[in-house]
Amino acid sequence: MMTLTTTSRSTVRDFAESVALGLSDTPRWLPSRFLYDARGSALFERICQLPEYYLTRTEADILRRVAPRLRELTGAVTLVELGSGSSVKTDTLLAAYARNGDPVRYVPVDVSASILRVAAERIEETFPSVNVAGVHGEYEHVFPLLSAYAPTMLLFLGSTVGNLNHAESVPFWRRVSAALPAGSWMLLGVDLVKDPAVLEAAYNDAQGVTAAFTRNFFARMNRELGSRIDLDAVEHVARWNAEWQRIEIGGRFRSRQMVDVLPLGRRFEVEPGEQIMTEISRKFVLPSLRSYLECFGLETVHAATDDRRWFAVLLLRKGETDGDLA
Ligand code: AVI
Repeated sequence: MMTLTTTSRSTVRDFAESVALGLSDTPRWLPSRFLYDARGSALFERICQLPEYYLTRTEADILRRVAPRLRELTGAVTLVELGSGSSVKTDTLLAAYARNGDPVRYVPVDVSASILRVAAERIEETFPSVNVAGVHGEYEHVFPLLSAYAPTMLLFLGSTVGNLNHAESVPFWRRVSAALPAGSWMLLGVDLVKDPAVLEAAYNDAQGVTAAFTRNFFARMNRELGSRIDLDAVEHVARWNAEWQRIEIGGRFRSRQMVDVLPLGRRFEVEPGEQIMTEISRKFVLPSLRSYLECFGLETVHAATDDRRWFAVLLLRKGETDGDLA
């Protein structure tokens, strides 16, 4: 039976304040963590199945291939997964760590309590020797718990790290580094720089699921903040920015809108043609990523990629020090 710890502080006020901050900036942006309400999470699960969205499938193939080797390298560990979602991608790892009925503790961390419950039920049925201790909340809430779970392997899969911009990335890695005891492990899944046509197709799928995912941000603003945005006026845009090595995703407005943020009593005017960024998805080059992670005391012990070198899974080990930047 799963235990569930709730640390979530996500409130309408938090949403309203974050939206108002982004709409007050130039150029305007919206905080991507609010993409994942119940509807957004369901749409993201559909994105992962799309033919154009190679990330999930490619990472799963790599994990299937390397899971037994990872088990050998790390020995028995508590698996703590940031942004676990449905946890389907974790099955191959759980199978390797719970082989021969070895007891394993799995700590999925997610902002959706319902998705955690469904995932726990499925895992406990599939892997009887796995004990699931879910944490409902944002990533940072699990960091203080990591030393209590030692020895640990922190899982951050699906290239979710690519959704952090350069400013968010440094405090994130500092916190990870400070929270991981020396000798702990981390498994990081990252999408790699490749042909822009492949990248842009992954975020502009033919069925329009990614467009619905973007539009849901504005629909959520209407539902929760009384924003009264004309959703038909929002066009999904996803483009490769070669200089910043990232896909930039957002909504472009076909007509002028007065956007209300009722909980704060604020109103913002959006011009026709204006684009509001909802998300970035950074893509990585392995040598520079390895060097960046070393600055936080994280050494790459093993790097596995697919035949096309589209995606990579890195096994990192926390050294004796937190690194120069931590
Ligand atoms: C969750 N994250 C890794 C996805 C990505 O590819 O950046 C989010 C996403 N947004 C649109 N499609 C997928």
